[in-house]
Amino acid sequence: MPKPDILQLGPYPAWDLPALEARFSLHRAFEAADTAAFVRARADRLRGIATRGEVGAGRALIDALPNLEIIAVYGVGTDAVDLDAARARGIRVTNTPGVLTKDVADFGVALMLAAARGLVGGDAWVRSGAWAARGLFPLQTRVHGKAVGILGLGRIGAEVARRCAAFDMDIAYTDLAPRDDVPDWTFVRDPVALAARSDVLFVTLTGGAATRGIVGRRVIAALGPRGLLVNIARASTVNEAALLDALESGALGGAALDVFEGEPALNPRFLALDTVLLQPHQASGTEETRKAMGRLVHDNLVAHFEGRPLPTPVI
Ligand code: 8YV
Repeated sequence: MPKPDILQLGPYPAWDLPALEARFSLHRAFEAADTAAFVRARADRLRGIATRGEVGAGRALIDALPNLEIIAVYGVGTDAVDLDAARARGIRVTNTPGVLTKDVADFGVALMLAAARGLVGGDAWVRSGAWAARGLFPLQTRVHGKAVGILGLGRIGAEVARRCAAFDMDIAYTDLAPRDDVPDWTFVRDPVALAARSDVLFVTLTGGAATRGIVGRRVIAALGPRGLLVNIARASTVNEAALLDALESGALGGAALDVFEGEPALNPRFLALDTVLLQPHQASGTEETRKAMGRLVHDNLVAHFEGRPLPTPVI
C-alpha cells in the first residue's frame, strides 16, 4: 500500500517525524521557496494536511486539493482552517484539545504574575547593575485578592480560574451562558461590565468570526489605567489598534500578550512600551504537551486512513 501523501504546512519537533514518516509521505510546504507552486505540483496526490494552530488552511488551499480528505491541526484552535469549506466537501478536521489545557493556563497565570510583579524588569535591573547603581527596584502591583475576569470559560478559561482561586482572587467570567457547576464564580454577561469589575482580564476565547474584536475600545477603557489584559487566546479577539492607543496613552495599565496580529511579525509600537510583556506564542510550548499534541496529530491521521473513528474530531 503506498503511503498517503500529506501536506505539512508548518514545522514539527524532530521527535514527531519518525512515526509520521513511517505511515505517510510528508510534503513540507514550509520549506519550499514557492509554496503555491509546491502545492500545485502535487495537488492531485495530497489526501491530508497536517498544520499548526496558527498556520492557515483557507478556502483557496482546500479548493486547490481535489482529493483532500482530512486536515489535522497541531493545536486546539481551528480558526485558521476554513471549516465551512471543509464541511462542504466532507473533509474531516481534527485538533489537539485537552492535552494542552493546563500548560496554557499555567502560562497565563505566569504572565499575570510576571507582569504585575515586574519579573522581567527585575531581572534586567539585576543584570544591568541598576540594583547597585540606582538602588531599589520600583514597587509593583499585588495580585492575590484582586478581581479577575475570564473572557470565555472553556477548558482553558476554567483552569485559569481554578489557579486564580488559589491566589484568593475574586473570579468572574463571561460565557455563552452561566455555568451551574462553578457557584463561587460570578457570571457577568457583558464583556464591558466584566472588564469594569476586573483588575486582571484574561482572554481565553476561541478565535474566529464570532469573537473577533470582542476586546474593543469599550472593554479596554473599562479595564482602565490600573488594569492588566492577558491574552493567551488569539490576537483576533482584541482590537489591536485600540489596545496600542490605550497602552500609549496610559488609559490601560498593562498587557501581557502571547499572540499578535500577523505574528510572528508584530506591530513595532509594542516594542516601545514598557507596560507590555511580549511572548512568542508559546503558552502550549512544553516538551510534554508538544509530544502529546504530535501524537494526537499522528493518531488522528492514522485512524482516518485506517477507517477508524477519529480520536479528536472537530468535524
Ligand atoms: C500552539 C495554539 O502554539 O493550540 C493552539 O491553538 O495556538 C497553540 O497551542 C500552536 O497550535 C502550535 O502550532
